[in-house]
Amino acid sequence: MKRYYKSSVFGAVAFCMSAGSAQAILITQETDANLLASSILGSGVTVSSASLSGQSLLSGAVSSGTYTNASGVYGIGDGIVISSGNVSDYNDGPNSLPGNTTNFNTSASGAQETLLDPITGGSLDHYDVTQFDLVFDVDSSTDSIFFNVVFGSDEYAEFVNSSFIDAFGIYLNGVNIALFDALPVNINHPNMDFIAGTELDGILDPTSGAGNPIMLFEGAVAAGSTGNTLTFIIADSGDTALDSTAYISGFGNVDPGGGTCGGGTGNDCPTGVPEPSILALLGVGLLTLGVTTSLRRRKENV
Ligand SMILES: [Ca+2]
Ligand SMILES: [Ca+2]
Ligand SMILES: [Ca+2]
Repeated sequence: MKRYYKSSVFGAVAFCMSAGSAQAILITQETDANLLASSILGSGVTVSSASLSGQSLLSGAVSSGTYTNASGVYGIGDGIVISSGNVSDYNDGPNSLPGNTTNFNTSASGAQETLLDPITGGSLDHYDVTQFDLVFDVDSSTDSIFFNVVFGSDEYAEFVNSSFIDAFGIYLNGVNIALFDALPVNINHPNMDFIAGTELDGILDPTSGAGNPIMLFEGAVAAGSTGNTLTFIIADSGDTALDSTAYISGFGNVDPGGGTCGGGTGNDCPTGVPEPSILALLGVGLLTLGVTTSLRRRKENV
């Protein structure tokens, strides 16, 4: 219903992205909520129930899965992946399409609109939603939980400031803790940038061009509490095209490492402060920066 791309943009993106890729992120489609939960469960946390509201097609497309990341594309550890498209499109490798799309052709429920509206500005309809809900208890020594997240989208950069503001959120006991610099995770975030590694065109880079796309989110919980609720949600906005995907690693009382604090409700992760471990990834970041610069030049010449 929309989305026209000039062939020269396609060629530029495909060429530049393929140059820096290596096989490492390997995704397995998964729709069993308990298996998804066990794939991110860390210390101090016990999951009492899990449910998934995702998408699938007879053609084989599925919007949720687990992944391993043997050689560290994006620097993020093993975990789960959710998408407004087919997760099998987001193994590492070349970025071969500027508008990668799976149309599940489903609309958000009213409850999902309520979760997504604050992330996308409040005026958009949402489609192809994947929502993963958990209820969990924490032990007496746990007063914070942590997540590493990489978010990306093929809406970027063409549809920034459009009506197609795809989005991701993590609601902990009803509060979205997935914020970076106090802004929700969507394709309009000023830290969106080009980072090679997968089919995703744009990635939210909390290091502002240094190339480490891992956001660390922290949420406060009462020590020893039971019945905490957690919701991961991702969606297309405005229509079902040009998908967005989030990789999530860690879900425990210990910082998984390697991320940049996005903020949240805990005490240990002040907003926007890079961790020392980011220095170890500086070499990767510099390599990525070169690709980014090249991409921008090519796009400006279109
Ligand atoms: Ca793409
Ligand atoms: Ca979209
Ligand atoms: Ca879609």
